[in-house]
Amino acid sequence: MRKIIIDTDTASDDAVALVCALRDPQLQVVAITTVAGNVPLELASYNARMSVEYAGTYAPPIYAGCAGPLFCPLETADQVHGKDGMGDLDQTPGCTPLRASTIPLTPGHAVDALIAHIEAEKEPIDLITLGPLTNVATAMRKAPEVMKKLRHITIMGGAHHYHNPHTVCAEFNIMVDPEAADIVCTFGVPITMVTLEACAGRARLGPDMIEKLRACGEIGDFFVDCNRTMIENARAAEGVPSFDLPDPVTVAVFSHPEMATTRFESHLRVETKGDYTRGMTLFIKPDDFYSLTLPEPLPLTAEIVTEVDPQQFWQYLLACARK
Ligand SMILES: [Ca+2]
Repeated sequence: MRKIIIDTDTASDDAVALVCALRDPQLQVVAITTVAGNVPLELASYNARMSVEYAGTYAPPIYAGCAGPLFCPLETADQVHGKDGMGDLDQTPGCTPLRASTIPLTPGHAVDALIAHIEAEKEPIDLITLGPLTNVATAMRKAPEVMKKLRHITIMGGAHHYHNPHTVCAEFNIMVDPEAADIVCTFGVPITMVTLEACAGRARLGPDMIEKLRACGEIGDFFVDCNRTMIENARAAEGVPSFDLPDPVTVAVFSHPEMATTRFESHLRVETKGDYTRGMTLFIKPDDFYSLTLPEPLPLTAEIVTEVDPQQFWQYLLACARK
């Protein structure tokens, strides 16, 4: 059993990821911290509470954190997840609204909770981040010695060769708060970055998988229903329903590292200044020409995952929906 804290800007794919983590017998979620990103903070916190309730296993404490990035205005992702982050089911004719959550938030700020939980653990624990890195960077600035006790950080974020609809080259979680991301990436705790191209493309779920998830019952229905906006976007664009699950892929890779079929070690930085490149993740490998020209080698602080085995991910997701 591996102890983890999950930091999340809970919208539809985060919701699936939380349910998977809470139903994965190899993981023990000791706390959930929420951050603004896909949706404003209040909605992210509400959606996290709802997801814990749907998981139907145990209820770790849930703490609300930072309501916006360190130095720039918040940008959300309504167009991908719906205005409420969970498919706007109560606003859509013919859809059954999701059950309201009765699980309360735990008092206290997520940044203080991160520090307190990490400090209280006897052994170093893991952190999985599924949203912008505002909470984590703030905790690192506030209590660096405690945050250095983290064993490892697994980040859903970044992109190797990917063009975001909003920017030329940044992935959403990093783009929302690039300064926070660069603080985390240079802090010194080892990182696994599960990039967007690992989570999209071949790992995308098509119509037959949507049907098989629904056949699993309430959890499978939840996985599909809360992703309604993304599924309908795909139906409108391509004629068939499909959706990506970046955050669940990241939890799955943490739980089953062998699922990552393409990975490499890298020095990792985030561009914070460029007009066209703000939020871009820079993966600098030892054999890059740039590295070879430096007097000292750059530290290899991160492992970058660019591909997962889609079948293994699908089996993991199905097992979490069925159990
Ligand atoms: Ca997320």
